[in-house]
Amino acid sequence: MTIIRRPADIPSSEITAESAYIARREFIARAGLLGAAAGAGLLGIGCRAEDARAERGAGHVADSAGGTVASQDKLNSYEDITSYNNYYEFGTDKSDPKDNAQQLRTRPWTVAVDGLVKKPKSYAFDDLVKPYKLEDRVYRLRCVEAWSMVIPWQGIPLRDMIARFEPLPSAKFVAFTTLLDPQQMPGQRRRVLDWPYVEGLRMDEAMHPLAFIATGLYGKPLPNQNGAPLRLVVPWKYGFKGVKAIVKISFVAEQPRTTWNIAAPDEYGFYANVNPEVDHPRWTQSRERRIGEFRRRETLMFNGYADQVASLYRGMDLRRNF
Ligand SMILES: Nc1nc2c(c(=O)[nH]1)N[C@H]1C(S)=C(S)[C@@H](COP(=O)(O)O)O[C@H]1N2
Ligand SMILES: [Mo]
Repeated sequence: MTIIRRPADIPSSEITAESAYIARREFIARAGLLGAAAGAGLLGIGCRAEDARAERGAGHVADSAGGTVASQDKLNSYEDITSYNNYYEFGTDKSDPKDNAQQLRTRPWTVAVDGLVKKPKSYAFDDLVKPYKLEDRVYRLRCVEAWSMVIPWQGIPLRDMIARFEPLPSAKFVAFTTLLDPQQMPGQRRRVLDWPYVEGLRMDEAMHPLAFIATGLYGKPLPNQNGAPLRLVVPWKYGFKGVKAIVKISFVAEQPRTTWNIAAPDEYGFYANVNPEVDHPRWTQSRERRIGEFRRRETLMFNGYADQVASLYRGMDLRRNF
């Protein structure tokens, strides 16, 4: 099941890129530049403070943008993050996306923004991201299958993007749609899932400072297997909420349908908040296997982001709204 690659399997090009990236961050942290204006050009606002404090071993810490990272959380390697993937449009094995997604054409790329917004509009990818300074965010990713990773994303806070679209007060949910193109996405030639892959968030979840649109990882453009050119990242929810290769963002009044809920409504809810107390019908969710580790670790409520997100669900029955 798990393919833990030995260092010898990692192409030297990737080792160089990754160690250079880490070295740069360590340099900035040690020089005390994190949190100072001098660091802003190199790293996004999002994780400067958390990096600095995490390096000092402060345990769970929160930064100004609301991110947390645990000091015992080591980044997964670029190799782990880009060769062990879920992306059923390119096959159902973990190694399929890396093998099969390389041909996907991610330029030109258009994202349609429609529904309950002041000005529905289609954006070329470059125009969509141009107004923003890319931020770095180190987030844990917990798959509903009970494995996890720690990933240094790069991208744009979802709420900053949404602000530009000017949703109407009647917009209560945001729905996201993946590209539908069976020519380029061989997995879509079989009805493994109801294509295209769709996901959604309640508006207040989408506006939470942790919700993120990733356009890169390890300081490089997003690899195709990770959802290029842009994908959603919601770190307190199971990984399947993180819809890849987004071509449409719709603002709607009703809770949108979501792919895994359509496939198996008893197993995958709309909310999909990481919750060690609510097991999947076929396995426990109380523990997880961090890719690269042998011993299982405890799964944390809301994937360790409870301080920041629990208030979104106050008064809700998290067993019913799983
Ligand atoms: N379009 C699309 N998005 C998707 C999926 C998919 O099959 N298709 N898989 C999801 C699941 S189950 C997980 S765990 C994450 C995995 O993201 P990663 O491969 O970048 O780690 O992507 C999510 N986004
Ligand atoms: Mo997943």
